[in-house]
Amino acid sequence: MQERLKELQEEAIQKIEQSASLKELNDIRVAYLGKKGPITEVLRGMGKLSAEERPVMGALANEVREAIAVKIEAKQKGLEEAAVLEKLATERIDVTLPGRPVKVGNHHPLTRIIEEIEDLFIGMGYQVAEGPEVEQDYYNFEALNLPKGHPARDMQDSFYITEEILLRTHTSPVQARTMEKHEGKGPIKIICPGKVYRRDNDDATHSHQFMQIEGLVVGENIRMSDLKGTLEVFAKKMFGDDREIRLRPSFFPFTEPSVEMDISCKICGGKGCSVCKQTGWIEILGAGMVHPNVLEMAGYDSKKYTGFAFGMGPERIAMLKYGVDDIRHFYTNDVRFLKQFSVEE
Ligand code: 2U9
Repeated sequence: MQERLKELQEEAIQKIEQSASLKELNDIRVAYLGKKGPITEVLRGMGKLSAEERPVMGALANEVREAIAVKIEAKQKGLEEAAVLEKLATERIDVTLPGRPVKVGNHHPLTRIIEEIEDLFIGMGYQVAEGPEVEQDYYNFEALNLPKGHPARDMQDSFYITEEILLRTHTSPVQARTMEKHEGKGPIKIICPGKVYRRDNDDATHSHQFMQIEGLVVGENIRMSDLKGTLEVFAKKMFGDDREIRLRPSFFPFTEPSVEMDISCKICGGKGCSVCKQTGWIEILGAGMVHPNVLEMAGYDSKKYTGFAFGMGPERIAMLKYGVDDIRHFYTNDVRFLKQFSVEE
């Protein structure tokens, strides 16, 4: 019996040494140390032994069992370590490989134009003012010398929410609100960018929603020559020092006198081409001296205070500057269009 136990020990240790996987090792454990294993069987046969032999055999059987268990544990550790090392070798990550490129966006062309215009006027001492897009009829029309029933209201077909509330048709209500806040005192120098809405059928040059930037200066001794000088600086900074400006008489209900400003055509240098419709000039904006009624309605003494105002459409400026042929490109957000305006900043 002693020999059988020694044999079993040697046999098991040999198999443990040869085992190449954790599964194989576990099978050996079950085979030798399990309830149905040969050692258990040997122990079961101990009943036939004499009282002197029994403890000796018991101790030996436990020794053998312990020796096999220790060997299995050591082998298991070795196999587990080898598995980890193999995993580390096969699943190695090369941290020096370049990462996936991150897609970088850029400012929308209209945002760029608006910010360029804002910066230009901020440089001349203006502040940026903003206001609500859902506006009261009073600020959108009435305070701007456009009382109910005024025929000029028809030029700005509107989206009404109620009789008294509408989507603003221009950013002028922001100037009206700013003037009201100043309670009849000057000076005011503001630039008002924002989205506006008009009931219009969309085509290459019209959109039911578009952007505007308007400016307003109110103070003492503000004259038409101040307006002209300001617009000339703006035109040259925006379109190039070689641009000439021209003012033509026009009409707006909120300004008197009113003008429209053209810049000389860059394409033909003023000779006439298809871009300037053979005139040599391109219309850029509208402007004028603030109508005394508008000043009075906002609480200003129009004998003491005067002012000038101007308004332009960033879409039109961007179309001219970048040669865009359809206003709808600005709103459909096709990345092939937008990507053309990417700049390294
Ligand atoms: C107040 C007083 C006066 C703003 C002005 C224009 C002329 C003008 C349009 C041109 C094309 C905007 O983009 S557009 O639709 N604007 O021509 N806007 S004077 O005059 C004001 C505004 C507010 C209190």
